[in-house]
Amino acid sequence: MSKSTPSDAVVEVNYDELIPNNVDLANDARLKKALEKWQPKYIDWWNEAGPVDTQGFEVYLRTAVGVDPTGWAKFGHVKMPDYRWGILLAPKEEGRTIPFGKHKGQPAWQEVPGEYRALLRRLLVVQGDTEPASVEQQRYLSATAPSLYDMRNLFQVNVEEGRHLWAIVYLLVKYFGRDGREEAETLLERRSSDKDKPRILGAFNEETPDWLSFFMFTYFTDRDGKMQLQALAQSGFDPLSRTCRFMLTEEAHHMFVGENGVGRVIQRTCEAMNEAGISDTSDIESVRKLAVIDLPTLQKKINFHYAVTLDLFGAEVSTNGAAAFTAGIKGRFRETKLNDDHVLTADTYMVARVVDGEIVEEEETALSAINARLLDDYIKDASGGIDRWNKIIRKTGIKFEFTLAHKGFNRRIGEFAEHFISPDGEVLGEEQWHATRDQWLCSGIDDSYIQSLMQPCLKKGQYAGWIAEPRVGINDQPGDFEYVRID
Ligand code: BYC
Ligand code: FE
Ligand code: FE
Repeated sequence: MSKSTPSDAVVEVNYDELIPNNVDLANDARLKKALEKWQPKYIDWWNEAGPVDTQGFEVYLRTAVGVDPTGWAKFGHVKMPDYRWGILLAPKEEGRTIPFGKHKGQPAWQEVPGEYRALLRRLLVVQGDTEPASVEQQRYLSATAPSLYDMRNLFQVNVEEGRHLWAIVYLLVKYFGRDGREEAETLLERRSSDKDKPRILGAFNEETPDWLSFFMFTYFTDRDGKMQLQALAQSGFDPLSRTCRFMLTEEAHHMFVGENGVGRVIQRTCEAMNEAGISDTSDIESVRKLAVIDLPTLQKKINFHYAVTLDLFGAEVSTNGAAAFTAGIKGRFRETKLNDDHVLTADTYMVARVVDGEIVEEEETALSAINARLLDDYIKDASGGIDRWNKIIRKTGIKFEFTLAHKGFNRRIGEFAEHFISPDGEVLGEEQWHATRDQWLCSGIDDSYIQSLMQPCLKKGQYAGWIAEPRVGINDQPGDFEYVRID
């Protein structure tokens, strides 16, 4: 497999086995057999629905080799079908108790409590479904990569989403018997945007047709991954908590790829405008003549990916959300750091909704508003990158600011699903919304323009003209490093 030099990372994972793991798979014959049966089907799925025409590529990838926070990964060139997708759990915390809900304070469960079996299985399936879905959505991107560096980042994200599927399949197969094995198979059968067997959640059936969409997706949608995994990492079901804690270690890089990618697009656009002496950001025609992506179009892309990701939090007021919290299965963002009783039966939370044509905040029980709260935490988390992108623009002297739309804008799920809300939070009529839509979301013309820029740039150290070079390489590699060896 890898040609990398051995690092001095703590190697806790047994790599002699077909499935690298730190869960003592060797001593669980039934589980090992079931996973070894699933493994070739996973490889078939990867070859059929994963990155297209990349079999011979040697990619400079990081592979998880342990769970020590300071040395959990090693880097080296790997052919992707040979990537070692392992099963890794964060270390067990001795004496851990259930941090919230009606079982608060009881010892964390090491087995699935019978009464919550269906609930837990559903959440695992939904989580697991998103991982392969994102790989499917990104299947064709390598053909138009703006550089070898970016291509490598795409593949890094892809193999780790594959590993996240392994992480969830491990839980399903180990703890849910025959039902779990069936779910594991079905996870390989659904396909993003397939008419007959689509992926479960909306955003995962959208297209990721170009690299700007990919960067926006990894910034906004992988961040839903972060928030949901944080909430599941609180779980009273300890194996789920430990699984999610390790997944979060990998997630940070996915969001970095997005933030950095969008930032480099902004940088390049502003530089090109300055070189050409254009200061009017609304002069889209002149900016497009420079073959870079104009800032108003970037704002439209932000609007789209933000709204479709907000839908992933489910309805703001949800009995499912309340049930999962009360059961001790899915907590809140940073649950253990919050200063309340963690049971919430007496608490309330303000939820925004449209009443008589106006947006108002109304009090709901905190339990029923669990999803609303995670959504609000996501919004705060996502706003940080917007500030950093604006700083890039400011430094170039161009006058323009990105904003996050009102949370009711372009929603399909929850309180605002039936309403027409402008990015400024104005309640509009349907006709008015449709008449102005193209100012807020990409039109076919915008999409075709972005697509026209998607020409591969695969020479070492070179970058497509619409995106700036990154300031530092992966794992401190030099600028002309061969991140992907293409035969
Ligand atoms: N699209 O009470 P409701 C990631 C369904 S991303 C379609 O509103 P609930 C990643 C819902 O399933 C993180 N359907 O919401 C990122 C339910 O259907 P059933 C993924 C939707 O249940 C990038 C019905 O509507 N992980 O890891 O409280 C790359 C009523 O549900 C949608 C998770 O989401 C939608 N947008 O919450 C790779 C964590 N929204 O069950 C990976 C696990 C809702 O009645 N999942 N519905 O048939 C959950 O916690 C919950 O299932 C949800 C929904 C938060 C998604
Ligand atoms: Fe993931
Ligand atoms: Fe991710």
